[in-house]
Order: sequence, then structure tokens, then C-alpha cells
Amino acid sequence: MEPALVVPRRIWRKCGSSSGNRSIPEETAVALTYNGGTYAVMMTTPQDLEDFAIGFSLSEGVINSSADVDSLDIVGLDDGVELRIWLSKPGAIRLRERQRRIAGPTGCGLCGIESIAEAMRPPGHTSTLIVPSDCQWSEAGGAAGPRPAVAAPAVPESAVRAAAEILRRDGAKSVLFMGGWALRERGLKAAARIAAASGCRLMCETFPARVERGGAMPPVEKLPYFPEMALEAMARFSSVVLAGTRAPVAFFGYPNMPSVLIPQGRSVTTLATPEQDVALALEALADLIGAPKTAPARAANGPAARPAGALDATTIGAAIAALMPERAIVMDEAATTGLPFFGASLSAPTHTYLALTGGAIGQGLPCATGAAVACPDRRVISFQADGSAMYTVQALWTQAREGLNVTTLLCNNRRYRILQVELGRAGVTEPGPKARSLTSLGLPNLDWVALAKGMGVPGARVETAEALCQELERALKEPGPKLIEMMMI
Ligand SMILES: Cc1ncc(C[n+]2csc(CCOP(=O)(O)OP(=O)(O)O)c2C)c(N)n1
Ligand SMILES: [Mg+2]
Repeated sequence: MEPALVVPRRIWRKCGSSSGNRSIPEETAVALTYNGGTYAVMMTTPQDLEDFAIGFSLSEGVINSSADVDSLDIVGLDDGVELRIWLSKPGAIRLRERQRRIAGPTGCGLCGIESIAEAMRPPGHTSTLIVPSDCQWSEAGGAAGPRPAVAAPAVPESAVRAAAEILRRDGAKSVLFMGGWALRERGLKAAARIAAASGCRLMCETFPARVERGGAMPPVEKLPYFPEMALEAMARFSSVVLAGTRAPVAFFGYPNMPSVLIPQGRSVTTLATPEQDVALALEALADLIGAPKTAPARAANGPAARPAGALDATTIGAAIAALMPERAIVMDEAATTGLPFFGASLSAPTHTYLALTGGAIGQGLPCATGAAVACPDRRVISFQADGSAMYTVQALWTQAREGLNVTTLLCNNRRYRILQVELGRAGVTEPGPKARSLTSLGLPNLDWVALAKGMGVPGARVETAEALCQELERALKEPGPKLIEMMMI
């Protein structure tokens, strides 16, 4: 099917007008059905529909790989296209488990509870609930009670044995690469026991959803962001044991650079997938290799020094590390400014670190807001880059409305700096005016103190590390939200 519509056009020029035709892109209604059941209708350019069907099914979590699709028919209809997708048996079972329909308004509460249970199923999912409008005016069946959380399945014993064999063989030449629930307290403590017994290194994903850190928590190295640095970090090891995560892949694609960030020739063993009970698997592994019952205690460091001088990634990272209170929650969407923070906060007080997951920017402000709603007794530090903050800036208003204890540290570098860096890495060392303009956040400059004020959040602007420390210390003692605009230009 041609993804274009030919329409008549007229052009007026100085010398008169001329008529002709012009092709314009046309979006068509595309229906996706799985095993005969309707799923979604979308407006799409009707091109590469097979790839679209597979990509959509993967990102919706309907399939795990293209092997889950038995066949696909592209059927042209009068007013659109139907993509008839036929799933293999495991795919069909998974889809049935995900989809719930409300039988009638009385079951509404129950279906809501089921949706929540589905969303919470390890390692966490999206869950769709379709609510008919008569639920608004019909008699409801009453509140539904909470469902017990679904436990993650245990890993097979063979996976624990295989991982133990690798760690015994390669010792310090092996790395336990961790993600998901491996980075919570229980998983980390078991991992520290494993490291103590085997000599293996502990490393986590570049963008972990949540890590418990600081204080007595075992330290974990983070896989670097840039792929050449990640490959170098991984090249130190001859084997990788995956715990609660998959093999790491690069954020962006580059010519002549592999996507998977484990150099060739390394053995890769999965102890636990993100869906499995990784904490239990790590404990079983620690026991199997005869690890000490508790991990060696970490030497306590004194409070970190307060930085002084210009505001840059290093001084800002040091300021947060020095001033964060016990049990703080740090949401890091500081992009290029955030890089030194993870290392600087190794010996900070016990805290929870949340990172951008998946790569779609705009997570920081709403995630910090959600963390503050969930944990009203903890201080939330929202470490935030300016470009990313513009995606979801309205979260500041929610913070003001709910009186949340969120301190936003806004890195104002007036640019999408990472995109400029990546342009340079792609060989564009002298970007033209268009590329420069597209990656700039100036003209007009954003006034973050004014934006915050407009949404009911008090703000302050700082230009030195000393001023940042002073404002941050004050903000962390005051109730309610505050935004500190850090001028980095
Ligand atoms: C939803 C979404 N849109 C666009 C992008 C592409 N993108 C990646 S980083 C970035 C800019 C980040 O700039 P900023 O938040 O200011 O951080 P800086 O690089 O300046 O430190 C963009 C637009 C993305 N990752 N996600
Ligand atoms: Mg920026």
C-alpha cells in the first residue's frame, strides 16, 4: 500500500500560478489483532507494517521475541489495514493472563485490584484495564480487598550451580552484573558475601531503577555510560554472571561499535533473569560457595568535605554527597551533570538511588514526586537536568499542592549537552546553526526560579558551590518543596 496521498496543488510565483499534483504522507487506521481478538487501532504510516507489528508487540510486552509470532497477515480493508497476528501457544497464554475485561459494573473494584496485582507481578509490568462508562452510574459491588503480592519464581538449582562453578573458576576475573531486585538490601548483602568468598567484582547496570547505597550497604560499581568505557570496564573480566538483569546494551547506536557491551570471548551465565527471585538466588549462591554468613563490615568514613569554587558536575555531586541526610532518596536525572555523583556518594549516609530507566527523559520530576508521596518521612533530592525537566515540569505544581519534601537541584546548562557530545562523537565537530539551535535551550532562556514560583514552589538561584551548599542545607531542613537553580553557564 502506498503511504502517500496525491493531492492537487497550485503554486503562486511572481510570474503567475501553476497547477500540478503533490504527494503528502498519509496515515491510515491500522488495527492490530492477536489470535482473532482486537487489541488496538492506531493511525500509522502504512509502511513496514510487519516491522511495526513486531515492534509494537515487543514494546507492549505481548511477545518476548519475534519467535512468539507464528504468522502475520496484512489485510487491506476499505478504511484501513488489519494486522492479523497469530501467536504461538506460550504467547497466547501470556496475552490471556494480561487481558481482563470487566464483566459488569459490580466487578469493577475486583478488576482494579487484579490490574494492580498484574502491574506488580515481578519484575513489574504495564497493565491495561478497560472500564466501561456505566461503571460511573451503576451500583458497585463494594471495595475489593488487596491481593497478596505474587512471588517471583525461584531460579532452578542448575543456574545456581553453574554460577558457582564460574565464580570458583574465575574468582577475581569474574563479575557479578546486577540489576532489578539484586540491588535492594537483601540482594546486595548476599552479593557482598559472594564477593568476599570468591573475589568477584560487583557491578550494576548503567541506569538501575533503584539501588540501596551508602552507610553500611555494600558498594557496587556502575557500568559506565559511554560504550567504549563500558567495554573497557567489562574487558577486565573473563566471565560475567547476570543477576536480575540482562546483558548490557549501549544507549545509542554507533557505527563499528557493538550494541552488547560485553566483549567477545567472555563467558556469560545467567544466575537469575529480571523475572526470577534474584535475592533468593544470590543467597543460595553465597551458601553454595561457602561464603561467610555476613558480609565484612564497611569501614565508616567521616562526612565528606563540602566543595568550594565553581559549579560543575564534580562540585555539585560532592555537595549532594556531603549534605544528604540519612535515608534520603536521590532521583538522578541530571544527565551529563550527574556522572560524578555515584562515585562521590559511595560513603554518604544510607540512601536510595533512583535513576532514569529505559532512556526516555522526563522521568525525574514525577518519579521524585512519587517517591515523596510514598515515603513522607524521607527527604527526596530531585537531581535534575534542565532539558529533561521541561518534559514534565508540571510535577513541581503537584509537589507544591501536596506539600512534598522534595528539593529539586536544577542543572541549568541551557542545552541538551549530551546531544552535543553525541554529535561530536558522531564526527560532527563543527555543527551548523540548525544543529546548534536544536541542541540549545536558550533564546529565550528559561528562568527556573520563576517557573517554580509560578507553580507554587519557592526557588533560589546559585552560582557557586559554596552558595549551593548553603541553600541545599537550608532547603533540606525546611518542610515542603524547593527548587535550587544551579547556573552552569
Ligand atoms: C522522551 C525522550 N525524548 C528525547 C530523548 C532524546 N534525548 C536524550 S538526552 C536528551 C537531552 C538531555 O538534555 P538535558 O536534560 O538538558 O541534560 P544535559 O545533556 O544537558 O546534561 C534528549 C532530548 C529521550 N531520550 N527521551
Ligand atoms: Mg541541559
